[in-house]
Amino acid sequence: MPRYFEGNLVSPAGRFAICVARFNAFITDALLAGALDALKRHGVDDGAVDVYRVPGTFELTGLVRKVVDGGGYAGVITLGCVIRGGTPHFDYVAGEVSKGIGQIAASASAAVTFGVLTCDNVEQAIDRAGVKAGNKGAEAAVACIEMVNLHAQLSSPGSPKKGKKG
Ligand code: INI
Repeated sequence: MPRYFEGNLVSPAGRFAICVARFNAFITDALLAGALDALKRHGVDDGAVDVYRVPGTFELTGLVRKVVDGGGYAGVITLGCVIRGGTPHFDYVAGEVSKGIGQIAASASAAVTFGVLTCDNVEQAIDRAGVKAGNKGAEAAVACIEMVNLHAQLSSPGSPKKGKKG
């Protein structure tokens, strides 16, 4: 019988950080509300959640690095919204944040999830901030709960140990 490891969606022990960009606040405020609501609905106590705000999505990576390095959080949820304009600015900001947060997520002991919208236009962003296409802030929060619980299984007795084969 194979053994399966999958995180559940039950509120885990430990604290959550939500790192959110203010730029395009009419969208990121909705992502933040979605993330807070999702955490609450899954039983995470308000007091176990800290919200950090940065000016724009570009600033998220540096903040998330510090938040993760501080070691005080089991889960870190990142929220932002980049909307394509008439210049290549979008590509730089979107490219840097996805690469930067992706690298941190790959090495952090905390679970880091990505709720940054990268949209071609405002309508796409609105749809993903609670209208037609769900709320990506809520999705990032639920994914974070699952990953925190999966991480906990990896460090619990009976989990696969480093260096053991088979
Ligand atoms: N920041 C965003 O979060 N979204 C955007 O769409 C955006 N655009 O398009 O300019 C944006 N720019 C600001 C950037 O994130 C930094 O805050 C700024 O460059 C200062 O470092």
